[in-house]
Amino acid sequence: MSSAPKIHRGNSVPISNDQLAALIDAHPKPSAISNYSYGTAGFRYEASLLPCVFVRMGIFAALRSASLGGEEVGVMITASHNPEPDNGMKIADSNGGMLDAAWEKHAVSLANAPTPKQALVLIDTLSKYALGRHPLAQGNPAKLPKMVVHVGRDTRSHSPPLANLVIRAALAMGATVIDHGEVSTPMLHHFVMHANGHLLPSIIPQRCNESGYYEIMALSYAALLRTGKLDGVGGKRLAHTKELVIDGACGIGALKIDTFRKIFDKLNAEGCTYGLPVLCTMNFPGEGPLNENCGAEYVQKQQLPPKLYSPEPKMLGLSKGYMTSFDGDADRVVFHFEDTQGKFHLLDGDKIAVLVSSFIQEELRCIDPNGQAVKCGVVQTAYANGSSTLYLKNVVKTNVVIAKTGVKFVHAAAHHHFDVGVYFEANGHGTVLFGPKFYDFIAAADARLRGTPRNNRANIALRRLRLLPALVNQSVGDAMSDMLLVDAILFLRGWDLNTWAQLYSDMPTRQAKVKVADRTVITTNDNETAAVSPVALQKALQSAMDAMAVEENSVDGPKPRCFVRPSGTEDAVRVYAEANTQSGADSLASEAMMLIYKLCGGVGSPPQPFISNRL
Ligand code: 16G
Ligand code: MG
Repeated sequence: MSSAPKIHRGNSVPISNDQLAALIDAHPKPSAISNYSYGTAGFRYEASLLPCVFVRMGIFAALRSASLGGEEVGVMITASHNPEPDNGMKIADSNGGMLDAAWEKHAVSLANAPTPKQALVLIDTLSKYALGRHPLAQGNPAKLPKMVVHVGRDTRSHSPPLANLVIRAALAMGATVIDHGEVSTPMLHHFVMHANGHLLPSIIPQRCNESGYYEIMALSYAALLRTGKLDGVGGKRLAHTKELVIDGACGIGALKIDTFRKIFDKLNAEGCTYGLPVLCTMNFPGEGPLNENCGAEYVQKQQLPPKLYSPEPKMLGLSKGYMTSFDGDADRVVFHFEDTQGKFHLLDGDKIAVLVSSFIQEELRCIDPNGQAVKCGVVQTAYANGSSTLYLKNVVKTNVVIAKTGVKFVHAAAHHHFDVGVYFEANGHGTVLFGPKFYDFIAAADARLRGTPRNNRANIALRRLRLLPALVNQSVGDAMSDMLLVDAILFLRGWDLNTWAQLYSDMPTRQAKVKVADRTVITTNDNETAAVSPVALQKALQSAMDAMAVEENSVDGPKPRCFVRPSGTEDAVRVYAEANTQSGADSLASEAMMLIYKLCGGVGSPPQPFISNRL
C-alpha cells in the first residue's frame, strides 16, 4: 500500500570545509539567475536552474534542524501547479508548518552567496548561531549534534536527481536523512509534524509514516461518517454523491488518493462502516501533461471542467455530479459538478470555508449554546469572493480576518486570531487549526457529558469535534484530508453539491495580469486590499470603484471591488475585480490594467480591455 522511507545516516566524520566548498562549487549559480528568491511558496524555477539551490538547501536544512536542538525538519521538492519543466522546493519547519520567516532570509542569503567561500562564511555563521559553542573550525569542524531532514518529492521527471542533491548535501553535514520518495506536499509536512511528537496535541495519535498518515485520516473520516447514524438528520448519501470522481492533475495526488480507494474497499468488505463513496481517480501521472488543462489551478482560474486524460472506459457510466480537482502536489482541492443541463459549477476554497466553518460552529454550539468558550473565525485573502465574506459574517455569523495572499500568511493569521481558525484561499488551499483552548474545551465537555445518552445531541457533537483534529492536516492544506472533510460534512447534512453551491451566489469576477518593468514599484497595505504606492494608483482605483457602485446602483448589496498586487510567484502585477455584473467586473479590471500600465511602467503594448461577458 505504501513503501517505507529510506533512512540514510550522515557522515559520522564531519566534512571538511574544503570538501564542503567542493560540493558547492560542483553546482555553480547559473548566469541566467541574478538572485534566487524564496517566493510565496519556496524556491521555484525552471528545473535546470535549481541544482545550485538544492545543494545549498540540503546543507541549510541540516543546520535548521541543528538550530532547533535536533528537531526534525523537511524539504519538499515540487513546483505545485506549475508546468512540468519547472521545479522547486520548500522547507518544512519542525512544527510541520512553513519555514520560520527569519530563517527564510538566511536561506535566501545562502542560495545567493556568490562564491563557495562566501557560502562557507554564511554556513559558519549559521552553525555558530545554531550551536552556540560548536563553531565549524577551519578545516576541522566540530561535530554537529543530531540533525534530521525528511525529504519528499513530486512526480516530475527531474525531482529524483534534485532530491539526491539535497540528500547528499544533508548527509555530508552529518544529518540523518529520511527519504520518503514520491509523496504529496501535505504528506511531507505531516511526517515532519508527527516526527516531532512533543509538539503534537495529545488528542492526535502520532503517526510518522505513510501508512500511519492514511490510517489516521481514513479511520477518523469513517468514524465521522458513523456519527450520522446517531442524530437522525444526516447520514444520507444522495444519488449524486455516491461516486466521487477525482482529477489528480496527472500528479502525485492521483497516486496517493488511490491508496484511500483501496482502504475504503477493504473497510467496505469488512462491513465495519457504511456510507463511504466510491472513489474514481482520473488523470494519473503519465496519462497527460502535469497540470495542463486539468487540476485545481486550471479549473479554478479558468472556471472550466478539467480535461480527463484517463482512458475512456474509466469514465463510462460515471456521472459528473460530484467531482474534485487536486493541484500537482495535492495541497489544494476544489469541487465541481455538471448540472442536469450540462452546466459547469465550481465550489472553490471560499465555498469550502463556508461549509467547514458553519459545520464546526454548529457542532460547537450544540455543546456551548452561547458560543463563548472557543473563538472561531475564518481567514480569507483579498481574493475571497465578496459574497462569501458577507455570508460568513451575516449568516454563519463568524469572525472574518483578511490576510495577505500565501499560505504562510493565512496560516499565521488563523493561528494568531482564533482558537478554531478555518483558512481557505479561493484557490482551494486551506485547513483548520485547533488551538489549546479548543482541546481544553473538548476535555471539559468530555468530563461533563460522561454518562449522558450516546445520541444526546451534545454528545454527538463532542464525538464529531474530537475526530476533527486527526482528520484535518493541521500542518498545511491537504487536498485529500480536505476532500474527506467536505465529503463527511455533506454526508452528515444529507446534501449534494447543488445544495452546497446554492448557499450563496458568487459575485462575477475578472482576474488579469500586467507586465511592468519592475513590479516592486507597487506596494500594498498589509492584507493587499489597497495599493500604497504609487499613491496615484489607489486614488484612481478608488474612483473607478465608486463610479461602478453608482453605475450598478449597489446600495445594500456587496460593492464593486478591485485591487492590484505584485505576484509572489511570477514576474507580473495581478489584477482582481468583482462587481454585481460580469460587465462591471470586466470594465473595472480593464480600467485597473490600464492604470497599472500607465502609472507603473507597463512594458509592451497596452493591455487589451475585456469585452463583457467574454469567458
Ligand atoms: C503560492 C501559494 C498560494 C498563493 C499563490 C499566490 C503556498 C503553498 N502557495 O502558490 O498560497 O495563493 O502562491 O501566487 O503558499 P501569486 O503571488 O503569484 O499570486
Ligand atoms: Mg500546490
